[in-house]
Amino acid sequence: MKKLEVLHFPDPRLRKIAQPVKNFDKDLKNIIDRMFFTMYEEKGIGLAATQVNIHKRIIVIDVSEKKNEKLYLINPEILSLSDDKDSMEEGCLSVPGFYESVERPKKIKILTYDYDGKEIELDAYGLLSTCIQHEIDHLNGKLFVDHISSLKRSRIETKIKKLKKDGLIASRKETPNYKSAV
Ligand code: GNR
Ligand code: NI
Repeated sequence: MKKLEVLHFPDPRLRKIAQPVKNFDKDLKNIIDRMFFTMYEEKGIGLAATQVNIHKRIIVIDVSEKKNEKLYLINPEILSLSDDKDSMEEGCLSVPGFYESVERPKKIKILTYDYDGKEIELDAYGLLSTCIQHEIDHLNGKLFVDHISSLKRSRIETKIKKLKKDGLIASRKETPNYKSAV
């Protein structure tokens, strides 16, 4: 299987609002399989379709230690968020190499859908809760860096742009460390 290309901040495509899945068909299953493959290859604990330039409301997650507990969310809706908050150090495959503490509600209750369109209710806390909130943000065009100070965010933007320019962050279509003769 081929890895999907992960978009990097500040790519404007990461700001698009993902559209609800309408057809629960083979294509959907295929997208989810390819997203899991990409997430495991990139060593992430979650991946939103937006990050791979697919603007549909699809998320894959595996927060288990053994990397053997696949969880996918289709058209997830937040039913409730707890008043008590938790801070966690967050990273993102779209903001490679940068980690910042983000405060979010501790617990979350969501409504999501199975491959066949059947409703599923899910309660989460801890890392899973943080991860689900981080991923739903992606579907709404939001990144964890939007939760930190604008000064920190613009510093990260500058550094990522430089890393890209220097070929130190490679995307699939680019040749790492290749310098054009032009
Ligand atoms: O791999 C990831 N780790 C992570 C750590 C703390 C909070 C959220 C995450 S999600 C991230 C993968 C990713 O970018 N998902 O969108
Ligand atoms: Ni992310």
